[in-house]
Amino acid sequence: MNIIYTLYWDRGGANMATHAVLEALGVPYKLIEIDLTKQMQKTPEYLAINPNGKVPTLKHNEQVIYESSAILMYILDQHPESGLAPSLNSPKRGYYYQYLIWMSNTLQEAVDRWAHPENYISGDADLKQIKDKGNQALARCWDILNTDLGQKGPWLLGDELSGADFHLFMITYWSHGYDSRAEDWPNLRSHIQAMLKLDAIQNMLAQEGLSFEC
Ligand SMILES: N[C@@H](CCC(=O)N[C@@H](CS)C(=O)NCC(=O)O)C(=O)O
Repeated sequence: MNIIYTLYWDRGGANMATHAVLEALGVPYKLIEIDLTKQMQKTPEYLAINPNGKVPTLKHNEQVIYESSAILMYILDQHPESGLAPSLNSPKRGYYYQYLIWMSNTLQEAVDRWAHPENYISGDADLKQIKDKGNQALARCWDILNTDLGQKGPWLLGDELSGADFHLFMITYWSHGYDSRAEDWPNLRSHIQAMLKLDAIQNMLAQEGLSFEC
């Protein structure tokens, strides 16, 4: 089979959603590991394709794309038959954009403040304050998602599974080790449990050497 996509990844990194979507699509793809513990993201070769020095990065034909939610939307637009992205004229398309962009710049930003307060201030003195504020912001995000899933569920777009659910699963997985764990909100817990039933999620977890029970 001809490889269509190449995904640069690290175990449990922001590549998880894309990786699971590639599994769901069943398209030929190749994984190239960028081991963050070995600082492989900072090599000149990798920086040449992703100047941010972060994973994931996707190669498709001659095109190179970074930023996890953009990669996910891009791939799903190549495969409209999958039904994992609402069509352009569907009213759900707006919510699909809303959740993916909001998860990238609000939910992931709260995660970053909690998990990496050192990115926001020099020295150790005020790290705890940044972490606490990140934690509060994260809890507010979980409240919003828990309410939305309660009103619409079982998926973010109601009865339609979409790429946005894969992205959400990735962040809920990360939060397992946080003070604000998604799984402690009942509708988010149901969402995680439903995602864990998908072969694509199980395949991705196995290939990345991860496990998650909830
Ligand atoms: N907003 C980016 C965030 C990517 C990101 O933060 N990736 C982390 C792993 S989860 C990374 O590569 N960190 C390495 C570093 O910062 O040196 C995305 O969603 O693609």
